[in-house]
Amino acid sequence: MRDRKLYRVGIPLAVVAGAFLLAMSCADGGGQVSGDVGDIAQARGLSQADVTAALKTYVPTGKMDEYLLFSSAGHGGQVLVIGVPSMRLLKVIGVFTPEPWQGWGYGAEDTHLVLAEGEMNNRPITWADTHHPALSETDGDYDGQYLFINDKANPRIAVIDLRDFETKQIVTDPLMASNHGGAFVTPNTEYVIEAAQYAAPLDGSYAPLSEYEEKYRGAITFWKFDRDAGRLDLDQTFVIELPPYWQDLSDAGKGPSFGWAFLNSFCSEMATGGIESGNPPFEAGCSANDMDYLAIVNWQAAAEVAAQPGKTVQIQGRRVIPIQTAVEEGLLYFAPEPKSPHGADVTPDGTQIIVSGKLDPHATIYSWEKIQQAIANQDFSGTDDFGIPILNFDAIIDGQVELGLGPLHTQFAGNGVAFTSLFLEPSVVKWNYEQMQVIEKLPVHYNVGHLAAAEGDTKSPDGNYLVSLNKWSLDRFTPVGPLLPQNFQLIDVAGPQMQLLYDSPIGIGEPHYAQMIKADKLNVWQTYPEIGFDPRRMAPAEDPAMPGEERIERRGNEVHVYMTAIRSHFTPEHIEVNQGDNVVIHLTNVEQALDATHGFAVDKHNINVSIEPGESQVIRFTADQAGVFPYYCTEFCSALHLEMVGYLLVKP
Ligand code: K7E
Ligand code: CUA
Repeated sequence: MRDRKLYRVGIPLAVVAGAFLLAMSCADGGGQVSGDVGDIAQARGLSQADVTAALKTYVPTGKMDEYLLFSSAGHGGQVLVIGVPSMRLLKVIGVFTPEPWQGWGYGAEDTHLVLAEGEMNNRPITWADTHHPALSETDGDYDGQYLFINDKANPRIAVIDLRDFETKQIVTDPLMASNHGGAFVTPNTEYVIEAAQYAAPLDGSYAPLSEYEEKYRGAITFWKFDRDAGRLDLDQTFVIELPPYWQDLSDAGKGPSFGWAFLNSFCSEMATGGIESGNPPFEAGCSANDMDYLAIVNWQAAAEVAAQPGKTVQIQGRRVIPIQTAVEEGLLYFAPEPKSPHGADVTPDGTQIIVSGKLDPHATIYSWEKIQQAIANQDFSGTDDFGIPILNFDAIIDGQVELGLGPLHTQFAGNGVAFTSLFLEPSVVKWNYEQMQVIEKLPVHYNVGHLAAAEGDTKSPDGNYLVSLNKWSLDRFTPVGPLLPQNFQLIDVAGPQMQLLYDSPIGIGEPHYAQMIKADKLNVWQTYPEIGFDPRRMAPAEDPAMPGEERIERRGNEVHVYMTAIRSHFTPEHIEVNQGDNVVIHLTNVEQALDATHGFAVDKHNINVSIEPGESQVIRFTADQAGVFPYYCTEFCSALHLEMVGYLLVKP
């Protein structure tokens, strides 16, 4: 209601005048309003809350955002980078999906090599259902070095280097049919955690659904991260076999719970659907039981077990710890968790784990200390069908708090304050998990999934900004057809009352999760460090074109072109080859000036490469069509940009 109170000229005027008079004083015609702040607000129907929201989000030209929000682009297959508090979209990083502006998958060999790592069963897969980005951490804090993101549909993890915001590696998980509980990192990015969602045989074979309990399995993969190399290391990666429940979300313990991971599951009913044959549909079969399980995994001990001979089995080239071994070695325990849970979030101090009910209005708060005691005392209420000990529920919880309808994901603000999304209300609820009290609810628009708080997954969240990642936007934006954008709503959570600040339409995919990092933690390269640099290897290129050494060399039926780009010409400007020749262009942008990017497109060849200052790329294609093909720069780089062109002449 306070949102809709009309702006009154009065107290806020002095505050707003400076900022707004400058910005608005020019507006005269075209339906714009002139006058002082009060007049403008009145004429535009802005409430006092609207004006304060505008002041809190407006970032004037030349000023920069305080935070960067790294968001999944959902089935857009990419990563979005958004400035906070302005909510301006700064970049769409090409990850699993070709992206022509960045030349991601349009001729630059390096980008094809990375995308090719993501092929599954020899099939190129050029889309992804990205869910959870994870910033690399050092000592439980985002360190601004790397970003990982999962693909739910085709179980994969991508590694993005935050020096140049480019994807460096894609790994596939052949054991899983789909994944969901990733990417989540351990406090020093020792491992990137990924968990299967829908169960399937781990060896990739066929098995009828009647053999579900025997043949189908879940899994949790601990991808070893080699920080120096900036790559996930498959040799040191290991997997723990899990029952064929559907794994949901993971989080890594920190502080006292360091070395452990928490992974909730649903559909422990092991329903196999088949509504068409008179079976309960999945939605009913998977929510029949009152309790599912939170898996509690000792990854530090598991890494040691995985290194011992005879303790693992090889499945599809991966080291897998069988369920039975995991139980015998004390690596895996279950805690009951109520009613189709969603989200498992470790508190900043690492002493508690919060799990939401999805079909239960409560969040359950598990105590790490009590879990440890229950494990030590073998305080079990039984085992599941696969022999995994189930901890006694009442012995390990600190309590349950009724939050509202459809609680999903929790983020933190420090001092015991948490925010949980309520999908069904739809609202964000602010509550205190130490005092077990609801503080405030704020309606959001609409159907919120994840929340992202400033530094929200670290050991010291900032407690000022929260973004609500809403699935439906309904009436929030000017209509753009039946497919509506998602709605990211920025919320100021610094004060005693939450204030909704800004609606940001997301017109690419359906983002799930995002993480927000203080921008000054990143150490971003402005240009590549030297001329002739290979961004995939993050090292000087092996055979780059260098200024003064441009040339065309024929090697059999391969024609190597050493080409440089600088405002406003390519050297050479003529390439003449014979039809059927294989053309290899070594292309270097020899600029060192900030933002002096050149493009390189070859007409009718599906080639468009972006070469940033210093970057060197290799472009390979077969000149299979005789004819004349201009190549030109696709970035408007200078006054003579249109003249930055050459001719590829292919002789029959
Ligand atoms: Cu809740 Cu994939 Cu994290 Cu979507 S998941 S919202
Ligand atoms: Cu270079 Cu346009």
